Amino acid sequence: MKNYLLLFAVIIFSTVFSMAQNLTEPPVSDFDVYQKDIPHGSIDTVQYFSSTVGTERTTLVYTPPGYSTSEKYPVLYLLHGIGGDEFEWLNGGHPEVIFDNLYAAKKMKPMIVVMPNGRAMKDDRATGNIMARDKVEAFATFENDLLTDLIPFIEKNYPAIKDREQRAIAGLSMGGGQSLNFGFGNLDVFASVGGFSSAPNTKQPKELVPDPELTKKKLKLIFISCGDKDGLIGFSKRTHDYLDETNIAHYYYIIPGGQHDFVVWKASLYNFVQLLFK
Ligand code: FER
Repeated sequence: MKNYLLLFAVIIFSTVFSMAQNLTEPPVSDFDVYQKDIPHGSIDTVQYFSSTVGTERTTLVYTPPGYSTSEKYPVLYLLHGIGGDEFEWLNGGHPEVIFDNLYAAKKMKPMIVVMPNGRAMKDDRATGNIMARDKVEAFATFENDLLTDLIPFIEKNYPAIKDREQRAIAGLSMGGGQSLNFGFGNLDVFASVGGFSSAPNTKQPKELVPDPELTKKKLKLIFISCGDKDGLIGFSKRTHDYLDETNIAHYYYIIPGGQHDFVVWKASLYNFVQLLFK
């Protein structure tokens, strides 16, 4: 009897005191279906010079319905996976449809969404052996491109709010690992971080969170998601477990039956952006 009571107490305690907030919902139906009769945002294809790579590079920039250069906006940097490039989100996930629908439902703060190429090397196409060492390393090199080239370019050419609390980074798979690494690693630059189905490039938890108290103070939104049928789930789980251990509040969104695909990434994006900049 005593053992049962103890077990019961432990379950209640761990449910109430787990730092993971599991409030995220499956998307409403039609969240990703194009609606003709609502306002739509725009997508620009933009070139910026990268001193990191030494070339002009391409990024896509989504601006919301009603966008005006006389207003100021927070910015989400949204990163692709190992098989993709700056067009992967657009072609595979149509995030502009998800955003437009959320704006029509008044469920999203107006923001600029930048979709760059996260493979910072001269030939940044996802061709040939996408697992080749130089190509994988280029995903790490992108940290420098992002911080010293892309963010300054965006903040010079768009009406972006230049404040860490108004910058977010999120991505899928390799881009999820990048988002966790760069977000947790640059607490002076970002306050919101999302890793969807994060890949093996995700740093070890203790490297990611060397100073839990500082991370807790600085990060306003941490969102980790994965499908429970994804072979890479261990990278999300170990990060989540460490955040729990160190009492750092975060969302841990596990999608039942979810694999390593855009079903999971679209549902993750849908939930993440509704929590952003609030
Ligand atoms: C790996 C398995 C998967 C890896 C990267 C990935 C660098 C990335 C997957 C993706 O971005 O979809 O071993 O090593």
